[in-house]
Amino acid sequence: QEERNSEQGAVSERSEVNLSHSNMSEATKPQPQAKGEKTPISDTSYVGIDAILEQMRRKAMKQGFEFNVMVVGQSGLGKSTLMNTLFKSKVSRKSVQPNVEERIPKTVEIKSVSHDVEEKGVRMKLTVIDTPGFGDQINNENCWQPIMKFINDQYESYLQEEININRKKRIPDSRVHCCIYFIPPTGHCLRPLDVEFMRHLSKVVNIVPVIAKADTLTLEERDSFKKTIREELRANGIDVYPQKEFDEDAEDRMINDKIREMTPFAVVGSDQEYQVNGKRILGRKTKWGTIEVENIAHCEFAYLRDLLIRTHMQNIKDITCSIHYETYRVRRLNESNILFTSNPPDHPAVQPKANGQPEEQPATPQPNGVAAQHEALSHEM
Ligand SMILES: Nc1nc2c(ncn2[C@@H]2O[C@H](COP(=O)(O)OP(=O)(O)O)[C@@H](O)[C@H]2O)c(=O)[nH]1
Ligand SMILES: [Mg+2]
Repeated sequence: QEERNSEQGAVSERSEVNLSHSNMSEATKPQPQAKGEKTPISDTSYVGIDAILEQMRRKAMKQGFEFNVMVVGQSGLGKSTLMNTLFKSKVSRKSVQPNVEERIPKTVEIKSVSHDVEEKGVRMKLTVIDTPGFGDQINNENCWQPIMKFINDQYESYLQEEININRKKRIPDSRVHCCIYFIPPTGHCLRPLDVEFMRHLSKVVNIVPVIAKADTLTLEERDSFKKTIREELRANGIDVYPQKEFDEDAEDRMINDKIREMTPFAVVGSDQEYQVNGKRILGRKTKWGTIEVENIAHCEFAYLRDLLIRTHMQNIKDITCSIHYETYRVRRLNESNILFTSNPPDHPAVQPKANGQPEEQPATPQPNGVAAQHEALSHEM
């Protein structure tokens, strides 16, 4: 009987459904045959590959999405407000009233707040990483370092999870996907602090610079400030998101060139809703009118939102993973390989045996072994 089944399989070999037939003959279960009969084998060339999209969508819906945004800039530039504006819901927690001693922060203290946001059944875990007090001190030299360390620490913990022998099916992703850098609306030029920060950090994370509180600039001031900033970024070799070298094709380049021409976005934030012409809008009410933050005639907040959420979120995550994290990973694993090669060629672990010490077989470094790499990495930390 089995032989006859496999013969049948051979007859209908041209059809894709054949695959399941031959599986069935192996299983020697007659029931699935009925399933096979349901699908017409010969009357159509339609295979149904496009259904993979639906499968992916359902999987993604089940898993949900993670997006980690970091905001950096001096206090009072509107970081928390902008995050609230961005996700409409109150995303960043209102900071607790600081007492007198806490008001002047001594160090850069980094806080993460996660929120589960849901829209049309799509769940997203959004984490906002706030860096209160950045650049608030008198001497701001090297104040980018704690932020760099934080970002690298997230890569490190991801790497540690990844090289575990028994690794998790889904590694929790705390890597910073995007860093929004708030430039104060001075209308002059970038400060050395801004240049230093972006110069160092653009190598490890996607930076999206914005001009904060853009409502304090006139249109001319805004345009010339934007232009100055673009020139300064170029002069200092600072590559902000979307980086030209990561454009994938001509279409990408065209879309991203437009964004690059507009960088940095001059944004206004607000978490207050007002009624304007019968519509509820997020805005800032002043004596002379109301600024609608989502109105592109008023400010460039909508462009920032579209970039981060509607058009480039997946790309931002991809670049984090395939460029920034990859660079970190390669460097770390190379470092640990150097550790091995700098060991004496005859394995030192063999020698203790003569001293009567127990053989430490599992700890013996194996130059390309995963376990060995893990050892070296965790020792180094
Ligand atoms: N004019 C103006 N004020 C803003 C803007 N965004 C926030 N603010 C105000 O600036 C102050 C500080 O904002 P906050 O979000 O707490 O700043 P953070 O310290 O950077 O988080 C608050 O009074 C906000 O209402 C803006 O775009 N324009
Ligand atoms: Mg804040």
